[in-house]
Amino acid sequence: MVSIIVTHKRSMHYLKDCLDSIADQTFKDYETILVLDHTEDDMADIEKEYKDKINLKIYELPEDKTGVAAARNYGVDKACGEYIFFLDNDDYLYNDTIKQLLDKMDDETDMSYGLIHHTWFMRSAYNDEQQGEDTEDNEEDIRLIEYDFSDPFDFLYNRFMKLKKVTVLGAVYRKSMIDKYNIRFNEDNEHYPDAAYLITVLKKARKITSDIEARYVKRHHNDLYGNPALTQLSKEVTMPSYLKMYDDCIKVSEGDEKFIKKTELMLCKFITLVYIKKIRYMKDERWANEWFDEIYKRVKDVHLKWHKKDFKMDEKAMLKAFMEGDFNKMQKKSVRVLFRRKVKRIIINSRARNKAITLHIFSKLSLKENWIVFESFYGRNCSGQPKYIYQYLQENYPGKFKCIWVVDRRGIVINGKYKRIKRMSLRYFYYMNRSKYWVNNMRQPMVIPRRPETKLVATWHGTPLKRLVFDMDDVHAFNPRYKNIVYRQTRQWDYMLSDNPYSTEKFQSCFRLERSQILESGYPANDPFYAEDRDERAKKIKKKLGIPEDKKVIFYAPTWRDDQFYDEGEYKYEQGIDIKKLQENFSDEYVLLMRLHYFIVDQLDLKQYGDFTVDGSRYDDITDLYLISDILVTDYSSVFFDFANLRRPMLFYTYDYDKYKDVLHGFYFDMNKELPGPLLMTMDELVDALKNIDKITEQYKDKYDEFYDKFCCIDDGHAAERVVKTVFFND
Ligand code: C2G
Repeated sequence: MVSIIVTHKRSMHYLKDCLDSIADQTFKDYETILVLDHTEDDMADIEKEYKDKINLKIYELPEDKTGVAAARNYGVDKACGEYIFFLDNDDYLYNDTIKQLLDKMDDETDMSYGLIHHTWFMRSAYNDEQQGEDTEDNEEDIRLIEYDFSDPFDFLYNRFMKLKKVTVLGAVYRKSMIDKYNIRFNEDNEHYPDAAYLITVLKKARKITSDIEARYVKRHHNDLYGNPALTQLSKEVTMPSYLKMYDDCIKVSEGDEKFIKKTELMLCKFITLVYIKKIRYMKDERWANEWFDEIYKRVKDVHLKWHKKDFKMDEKAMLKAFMEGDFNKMQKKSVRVLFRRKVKRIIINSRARNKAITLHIFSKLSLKENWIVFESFYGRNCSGQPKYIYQYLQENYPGKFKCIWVVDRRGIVINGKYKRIKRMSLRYFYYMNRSKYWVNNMRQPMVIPRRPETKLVATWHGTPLKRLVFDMDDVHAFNPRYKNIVYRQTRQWDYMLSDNPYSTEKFQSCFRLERSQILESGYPANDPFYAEDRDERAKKIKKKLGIPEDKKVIFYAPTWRDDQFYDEGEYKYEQGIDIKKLQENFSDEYVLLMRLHYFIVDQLDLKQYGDFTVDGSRYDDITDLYLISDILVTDYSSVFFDFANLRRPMLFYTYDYDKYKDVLHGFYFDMNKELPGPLLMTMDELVDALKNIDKITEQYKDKYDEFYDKFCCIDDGHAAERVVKTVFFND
């Protein structure tokens, strides 16, 4: 029997994934030992649901014990199995993991290990398409080295440049070995007890086997504020554990040169890569005082000659000064190392170069009070709120402001007098740094040095239906540091525009903003819906797109899906709509205008549908497309909040509603109840609804009115005016 030991303190929403993956194991002879580390979570439902399903036994850690080390030791004490398997409550397994590991073991084998797979996705959505390799992006440039999977020392210990990465997870251990040598996690080590434990196993085990097919899925947290993983806690918090881990590793190595060598190397790397930055940008004096002394005590005995090839000359000089216990000398040497690295970065990385030039040259020049930089969808086009704020300024205050547009694509036409720059170019840094105002409908880049006087107008690009940032569980965003980045960015927002009181409330929670940061102005991009010349304008746009005047327009504008992508920020389009079917039914009366979300990199191939389809994906301004559309078909895109200003019919083709709602993203409200149009799950339903659009309009009349009152209550054609007066004229 295998005893699977799961320890739990918090992260209830992960635990079910973990336990379900145990239930799905093809190897069935196991017990699950769940050790609770003084959790506040109620386990009654878990016990009921899983007791028999996974042979669950729940234990609470005694009052005087806490931490993952104590919890795992406690689990081992209670275990009845011949084998032990440690599983963290936020991780999960492939169905065959345990079986594959056991299959590799014979009577002599004391340990069998597999591969650790990294992900930040829920099991339900991504079980078949796990993301990531057995590596991960390392902060602080600590790269994993080449390693041999079949060599236990090399794979489990030697491949890391960080001691804290060494883990006991993803392996089966023979319990008799653990008992025989009394192998225990050090309970005094709150954060990092794994490395020393693993060294002991590697030294004591008679035989160790491996299976590259056996996968343990380690889930990253991307909410460093709300729910950090142990390895993500700040260095200031974990420093005592780090030092203990080092001491324990040296101790349990029992003079074994290969472990000592590697452990020492990791300490030296810690100094040259992590510590060096701490003393350069030090906020916490302990780095120069007690932690310098503590590290010195350890590093003075390091065999630097073993590591000749692992460090550059200046790094070695810094380490030598450290070994002499001379803080001032070490600090001086560290400045040289940092300077060399900076120069190298500046040479190879244009952004770093532009940043350095900005800091040393541009920021010495005066701030320009009347310069405004406009940016829309990362420079993809000239659209959204920035465009309409800009237009208002052009029409009403010509010449008063110098307007700068960030546009990357060729062929984007911008009316009026302005300066055009490319995103991330040197000119971009120059104008951003010198301009008093930034108007941006996405999140701003943090690489640009921002002056204290700069005012940032974050216009955003839609009323939220889909949960955003801090209102999402830490599961689906692509970058594990996403929430931290957003938190830092949103601290800089001087004005965030909101289209209605509902958005004002949601933006405060999802971006953790203060009410005073939000300007409930309505959306400038919706001003044209209330303009007198709107029909005239629509005619011109139709002509520009080659749509006959007598044809009505069905506008299909779906959003992106979190699980369909090629790479970070590069999403796939998987056709959800049957164009042929629409063509068969509606080509006499309508054309189908299609527009893919800006995250999607695929291009539409619509040749086969002739005149029936028009590709609006590259058209810069979606406001124009709304103006010419008679019916909107969308799914979960916020486009419908804006389109509703026109009071034209809307249909929601939500063929993957359950998955989107429960697994992929989650919504702020019940779409079934609030939307001013039907949710349609199949193409037949969509065709039927389009055929009966007048009936549907009638049916949804009251709901539409309610929706309009709630979400379009501020837009009146004067939003740009309100924004301009408040922001640029301090009104
Ligand atoms: N958009 C577009 N074409 C689409 C879908 C969206 O041009 N097919 C543009 C619209 O301007 C829309 C904006 O992108 O208002 C946001 O679209 P969503 O589909 O809602 O997607 P997302 O970028 O995830 O933004 O608060 C709103 C949320 O931030 C959602």
